[in-house]
Amino acid sequence: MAIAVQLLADLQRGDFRALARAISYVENGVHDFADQLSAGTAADTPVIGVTGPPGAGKSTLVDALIGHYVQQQKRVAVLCVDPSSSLYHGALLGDRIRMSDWYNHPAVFIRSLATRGSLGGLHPRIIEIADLVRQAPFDHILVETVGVGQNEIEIAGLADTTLVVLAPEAGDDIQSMKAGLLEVADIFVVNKSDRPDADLFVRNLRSMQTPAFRREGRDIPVIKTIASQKQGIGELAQLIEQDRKKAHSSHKRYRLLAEQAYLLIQQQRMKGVDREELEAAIEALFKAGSFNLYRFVKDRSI
Ligand SMILES: Nc1nc2c(ncn2[C@@H]2O[C@H](COP(=O)(O)OP(=O)(O)OP(=O)(O)O)[C@@H](O)[C@H]2O)c(=O)[nH]1
Ligand SMILES: [Mg+2]
Repeated sequence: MAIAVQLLADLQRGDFRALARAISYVENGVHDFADQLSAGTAADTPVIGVTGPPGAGKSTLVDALIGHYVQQQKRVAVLCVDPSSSLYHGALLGDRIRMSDWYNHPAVFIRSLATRGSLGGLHPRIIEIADLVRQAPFDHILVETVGVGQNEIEIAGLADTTLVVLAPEAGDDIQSMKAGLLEVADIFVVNKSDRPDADLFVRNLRSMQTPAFRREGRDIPVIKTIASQKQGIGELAQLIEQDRKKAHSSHKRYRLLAEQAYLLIQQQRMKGVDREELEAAIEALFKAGSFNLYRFVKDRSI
């Protein structure tokens, strides 16, 4: 625990090495910081979630946003949730190359996390990890995840503002897109708008926003970017800023925190519940001729 106290103090001063170590501890289940985090004051650096289908240009966009913020003398942290874990080095390597300019920049912290084990796709300890990052002196925190059906719902529970990044190739086909992905958007980013069908795609996204779809009666903004040429980035940063102000004056904040509390409570209640251990216990009872599923579950409930 002394280590946790020291690491927290160091990362609060902006020591990136301490932050990296603290994240590794949480990631690997070596230490948790729940005690320290519950004693301190909650920092509320906004988290910007960046999700969207594979290859839409999320990392390129994150790279461009980092550049924008750094130019404004801001400090930026990026968490890349790597869906492919260590099996697929390609994606990780890709992110590294695209963001390589920033790896040694003193105002930029970048960290990839594997998704192992989580139901929806985000790292199971992502909330605690994000809160550790919030304790460090950053102005903006970006979290990139691939939106393939479930994890975007989790990212929406973590991020103050969720960007759904799409590329016009899905043009005529918005209906078939994962509904969950569209629903979590606070801002639609139509990236790769150097492509000819970008305008059509934007129109489709706008016309899809029927009254039932709109949140709190307002349209979800749609913005065009060409991340690879750093176009549209300043406007996007402005939209993010506006969304944050709105979020602070609406119920969204409480909904977000409720979602995070739900996930943390779920984690806590499931602590010590392990499939292999269940299987071994069942086998033993079964062999003793005294297994009953309902009694078994009842004996284990708190
Ligand atoms: N034409 C064009 N290409 C782009 C643009 N933005 C990104 N790309 C290219 O699209 C490809 C994928 O970009 P990434 O940023 O890796 O996409 P991603 O969404 O992070 O991909 P995953 O993390 O693998 O899901 C790369 O080759 C980029 O150079 C753009 O605005 N226009
Ligand atoms: Mg990426």
